Amino acid sequence: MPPKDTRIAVLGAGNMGSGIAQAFATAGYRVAVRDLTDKELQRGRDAVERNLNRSLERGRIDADKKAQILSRIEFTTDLTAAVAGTRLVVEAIFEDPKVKQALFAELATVVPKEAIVATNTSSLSVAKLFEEFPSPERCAGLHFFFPASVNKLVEVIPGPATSPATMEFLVSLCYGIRKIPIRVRDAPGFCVNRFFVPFLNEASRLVEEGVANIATVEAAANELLGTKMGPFELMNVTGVPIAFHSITTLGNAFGEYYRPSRILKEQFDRGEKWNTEGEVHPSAVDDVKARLAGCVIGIASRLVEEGVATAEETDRGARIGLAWKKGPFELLNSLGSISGYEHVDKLHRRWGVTFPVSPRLAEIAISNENWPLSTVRYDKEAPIAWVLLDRPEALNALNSSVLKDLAHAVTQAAADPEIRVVVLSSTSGNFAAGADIAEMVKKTPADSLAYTTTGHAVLRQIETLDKPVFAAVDGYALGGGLELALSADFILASEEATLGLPEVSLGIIPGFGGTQRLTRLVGPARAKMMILSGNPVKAPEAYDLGIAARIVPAERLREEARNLALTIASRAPIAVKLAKQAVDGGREASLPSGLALERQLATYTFTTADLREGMTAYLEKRKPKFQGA
Ligand code: CO8
Repeated sequence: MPPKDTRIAVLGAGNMGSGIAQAFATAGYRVAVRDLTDKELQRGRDAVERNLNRSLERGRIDADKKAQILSRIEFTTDLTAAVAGTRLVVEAIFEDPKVKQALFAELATVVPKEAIVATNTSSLSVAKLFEEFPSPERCAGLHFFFPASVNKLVEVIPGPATSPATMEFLVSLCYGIRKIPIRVRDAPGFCVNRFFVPFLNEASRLVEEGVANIATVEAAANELLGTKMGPFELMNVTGVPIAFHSITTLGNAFGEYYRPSRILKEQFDRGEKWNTEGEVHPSAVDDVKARLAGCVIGIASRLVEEGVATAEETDRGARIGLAWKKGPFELLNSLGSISGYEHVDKLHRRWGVTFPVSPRLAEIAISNENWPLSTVRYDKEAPIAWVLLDRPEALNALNSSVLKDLAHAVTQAAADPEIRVVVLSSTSGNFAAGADIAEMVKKTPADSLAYTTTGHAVLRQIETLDKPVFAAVDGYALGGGLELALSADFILASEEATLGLPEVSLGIIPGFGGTQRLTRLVGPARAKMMILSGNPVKAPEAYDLGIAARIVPAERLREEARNLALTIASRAPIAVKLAKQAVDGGREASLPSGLALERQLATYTFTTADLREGMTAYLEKRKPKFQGA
């Protein structure tokens, strides 16, 4: 995460710009907000103040915190002054490509060379916006969701020339300001609006066609998605014109199905809000749900197939950005793939090529399977397998799905001969904040036994893997999260990491091996100090205690983990495997037994071709080429 003295400039003090500035300032960054006139700036300042006053009234912040946040934001009409010394510029002016491009042309002459430039857009092509910008590798899209000060979702969109370093910076900065970023391809509507805006349009079409009245559509949509506000109420809050313009843009890109319904256009022309009053007709609810589900699942499955986003990130976008209880794929899996497919196919038969059915969806329905969703990402970068916890919205809390997905990923790494080292880490800035408390609280004693048994089995699978596996830990590694890391061969931690076993503060004890593995690692006194107090330690103390084998600056964690993994992978595979066995096998044994084990394993290495290769290479002053034989 970029350090807190990083300066950020936000261009535009409107609703989005002021909300974005507030989010950065709340996280501790200094922000310069620039707009053309003092009047615009005053409006932005008032908006931030109003938001903060609301947080103050709700007891989320105190007066001191409010003052601190405000003191971190300066308002200026001077572009040069606003961007001087900044590491990031976020443009958040209105959605007009010509005006945005003109601002970028001006910005190019004054922005520091190393600064990253992001555009906050919900509908414009990132590639086009930056096509004239002199250093497009430092440019990307950052689509904040309304209201930007509160909504945690941010779509991060690379242009064709955006460098991986720029993407990494933006993603990690989003986590740093407590947002949940999803990586999305530069395509019309990006990910979330691609299915959300047609969902609003489909709702209006249902009314236009007389399938149901507005009140029934509202009730059916809320039932389907577990929301509190239906599509019409949402349009009233965010603005009918925004819905109309967004669907018009999508219609231009994707054709007939996406064109605005007649009544949406009329409502827009009249400049009126929807009247959501009325009686709910239960007999129409199922038809409405089927149509809305078909719309959302049909579009989401297409966009995933086109590579716009992954299914997991699409679901996350819906849950975090739209507050749906289920994303499109979770919805599909809950309906069953056959019935989900039928809803989509019905719309396809009516709208033809502008509403195509994803072949993958058809395949899944034929085999009556679920759309595969995982809470653990498996990134193969042979010889390294990255097993990355991927549930950032809950700080990777280990629920039953995570345990199952972890076991699956580890099995995959174990079976792949190209993988020599496994790195356990996470996709976000946090390793794991423990077992999932929301899931645990509902468990009976019998459930909890099953849960700890599964936890023990998965962690033991990691511990006994016959390939080296280490944990690269950033952010929180608490409770089950630390216990998971302790099941690896060792922990490489970021200097910012926080490690602890706080279970006793919840009325339980560490149940994923923490009482045993931590004690074996650091001795009973130090283990008890941590377990009985429940107090976490920062990484430097964890290093002193012997929990972390090494600590590195947070921004270098991934690189250091990769270097270390590559070094281990470059050594003789059988020797590495046997060395791990010797250490693990000897830990519980008496010294003579441990030495006997070491003798036996060391002797075995003399039967391997790798030993001959290693020693010959040394004598010939060249690098060895190990075969693992
Ligand atoms: N379980 C479920 N959800 C969690 C967890 C968790 N362990 N940790 C964080 N989350 C969720 C939060 O609820 C929140 O969700 P939402 O946005 O929907 O409200 C989201 O993650 C972000 O968390 P916060 O807003 O709390 O983030 P903060 O930066 O303010 O705080 C903390 C971060 C300090 C890590 C805080 O989240 C926290 O204290 N978490 C709980 C830590 C904890 O107590 N962990 C131990 C759990 S017990 C355990 O691991 C036992 C393992 C063995 C089980 C076997 C027994 C049968």
